[in-house]
Amino acid sequence: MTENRVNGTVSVTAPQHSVEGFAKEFLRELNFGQGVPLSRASVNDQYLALARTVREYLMARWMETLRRQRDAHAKTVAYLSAEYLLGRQLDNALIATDLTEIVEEALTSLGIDLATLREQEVEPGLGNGGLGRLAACFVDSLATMSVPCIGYGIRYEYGIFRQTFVDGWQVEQPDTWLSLGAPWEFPHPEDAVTVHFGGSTETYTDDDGVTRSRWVPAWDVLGVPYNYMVPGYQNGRVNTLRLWSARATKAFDLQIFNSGDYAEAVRAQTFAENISKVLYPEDSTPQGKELRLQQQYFFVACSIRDFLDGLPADFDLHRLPDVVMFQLNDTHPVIGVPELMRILVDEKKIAWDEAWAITQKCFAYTCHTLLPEALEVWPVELLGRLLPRHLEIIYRINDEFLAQVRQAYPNDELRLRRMSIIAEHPERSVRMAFLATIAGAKVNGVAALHSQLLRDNVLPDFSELWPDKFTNVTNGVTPRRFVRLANPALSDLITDAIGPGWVTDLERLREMEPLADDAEFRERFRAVKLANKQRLAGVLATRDGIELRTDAMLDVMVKRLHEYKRQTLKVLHIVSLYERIISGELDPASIPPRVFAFGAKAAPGYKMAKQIIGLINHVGATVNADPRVQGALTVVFPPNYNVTLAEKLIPAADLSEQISLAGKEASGTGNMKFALNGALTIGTDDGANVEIRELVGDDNFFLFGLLEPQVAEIQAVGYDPSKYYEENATLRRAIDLIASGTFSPDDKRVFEPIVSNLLTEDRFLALADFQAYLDAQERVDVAYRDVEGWTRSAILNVARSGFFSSDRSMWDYIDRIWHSQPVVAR
Ligand code: B1N
Repeated sequence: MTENRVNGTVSVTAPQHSVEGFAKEFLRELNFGQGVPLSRASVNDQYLALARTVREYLMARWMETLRRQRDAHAKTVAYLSAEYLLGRQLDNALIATDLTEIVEEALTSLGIDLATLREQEVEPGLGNGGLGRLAACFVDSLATMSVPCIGYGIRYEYGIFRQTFVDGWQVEQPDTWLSLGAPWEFPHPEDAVTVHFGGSTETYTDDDGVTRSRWVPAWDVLGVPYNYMVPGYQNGRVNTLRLWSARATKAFDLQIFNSGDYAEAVRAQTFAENISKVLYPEDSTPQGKELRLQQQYFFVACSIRDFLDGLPADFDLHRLPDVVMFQLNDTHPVIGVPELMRILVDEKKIAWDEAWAITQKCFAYTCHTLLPEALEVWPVELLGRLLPRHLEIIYRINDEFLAQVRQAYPNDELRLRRMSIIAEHPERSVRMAFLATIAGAKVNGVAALHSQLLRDNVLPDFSELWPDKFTNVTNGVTPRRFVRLANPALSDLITDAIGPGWVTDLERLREMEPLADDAEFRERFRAVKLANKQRLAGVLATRDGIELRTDAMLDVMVKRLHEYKRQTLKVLHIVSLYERIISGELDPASIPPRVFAFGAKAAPGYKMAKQIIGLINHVGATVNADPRVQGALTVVFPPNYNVTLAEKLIPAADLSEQISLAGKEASGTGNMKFALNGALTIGTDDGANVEIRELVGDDNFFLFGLLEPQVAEIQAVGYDPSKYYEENATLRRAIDLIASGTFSPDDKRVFEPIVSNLLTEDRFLALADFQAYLDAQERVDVAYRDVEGWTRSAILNVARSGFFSSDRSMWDYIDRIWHSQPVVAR
């Protein structure tokens, strides 16, 4: 890196974009950064040196972005998210800087293979699933669109656990993603923020004779910011992701060290650091754990303080809504609402009403769920103990809100109880979704159907009171990572056909539509799919010792393991095919050979989900080993599905399984990634599937199953799964085969809980949708045999899925919620 002085300011310029220039910088990093000569450098040394070299190319852009943003005084999106499921950084930095070819050549000239170094990177798994990955896609899009954004979150020392299988059962290992070095992060201990907890509140009379309340906290921790670069795609822009790490404060340990109790002081340090130690591995079903609330308040308090500290000293806080929108990624950061109120009222001495008017314009809330059990609530007792002043503020917000409701609906005591932020049963608790809805300028769901159900079923009283507050922004995925980076073969094919503009303007994929009718193009498209299967086969062979045949239909279901997503329905399909083959009813040679691929982590405490993982693996082992199947069915379940594996699996898929019970999956984003990579969807009318089907067309989508209103109807009259078992022989034989112990000869009763759950409860109506699912799968088989027809549909899926770019989602947020603007290069 070189420095030159321009007008008295130091500006950083990027190194040259040349093979020799890069090789030189790389060797310098290896020698002076890693401290090793090339001859003795380990793969990890080489990877770290490479990462640091690539990083240098982004640095000048980063500085420039910050300068431009400061000068423009533009409104910033502060995205508050407890999770960012980033995926590997090196590849993304390479495509963003357009350095891939230069680096490849430079390394080759030094006898190093880029692919080997890529494999060395451990992805930061700082999220559970869709919600965390969505946050990562959004910050990518905002950087690419040159919109000022800072992503705030937590730098978990241990991200999502590493999944292993022991005899087919999930066993969790800690995710030590930091242990080999973290070349993509920039710690700034000098910018640490103090966060307080506990204690009590007291009233006092201020200099003007006004009685006020204030917080007298009992303990505190430090939040140390770690900055990560979020490069825009080849646009010279780099936004910032700031993740907070907890440390003990000086005051905290000095006090104890001085008391002479060294061991106690060290223990205190560990206590503080615990706050950012580990990501809670629950997706959709948060447990009300004290440490989780500590995490939430910790990162939100750091983030709000950090943002306010960055404003000019004379900034008039009444103008705060002009410069920031705090976007709440689900309820996890909602404690930020009373925190901002506390700062404005208690610290800045702004009158309550004015402070509330400011706050209501500075927050917007995205809801990601429909499951009632997934809506976060905190016991009043816990919140009051950890954050007593915040609880007081919440009470006052609630009082004033309920007064408003009373005015709008006189004499409606039931409604007041329904809408109160404070729930009385089963224990007094704070309903965070209500707080977010009351405080937010806007509330959005994440797909059209979800936003409708959110209004009608989850927050009906609120949408009646404030119809204009509710809006929809359908999720999206970044085409940079999930097409350009994950599927270079398809990317080249597309670029050959329509030019490179699609990467940042995904609707342009439409220009490919006519090519669906071009036999030569279809041939090339199939060659891409085959090459991607071969690439996946290579990955699975070295990663897991799994043998993958590449001449079969690849049918993929990857997502978190949850009953509502219905992996069990998929298993019933496989077991049914297997049963029909071994009973002689179905000739295995008569169906197109299929590989069923699964990827799924279960929350460690979610017993049924872990059972289902065991079932999939046991069914797989039996089916794969049975010669009667003649290879017509194969089940593969590589452990530890993550972003890195997704990038290899999705481009190879023929069929995308999106089979949640209608009305349960808020959106899904995997569904979008598959369609964009030319897989056809078999799916229910749920989440964003609805919009995918509308766009790609009924002929190119296998729809099945109950619709959401039908589900509601069935449940209203009382659902009895055993009826389906008794009336459907195919279903009965499949379930009986599982119950017989065929898949678990060592312990024949081990899957009993799954069987009895299906027969007596089946909360997500797998049995009710079984026959429709089988019928749809037969339509899949027929369609797949028509090779040209299938390819045509696959191409149309790609061409018509441009809507699902997260760039489009971001324009929608800007248009409907943020009203912020891009900062264009000057
Ligand atoms: O958010 C995704 C959606 O595409 C999925 O449909 C939805 O299931 C997912 C608590 C969650 N909803 N709720 C969570 C995650 C972690 C946690 O602790 C809840 N994740 C979703 C993106 O919109």
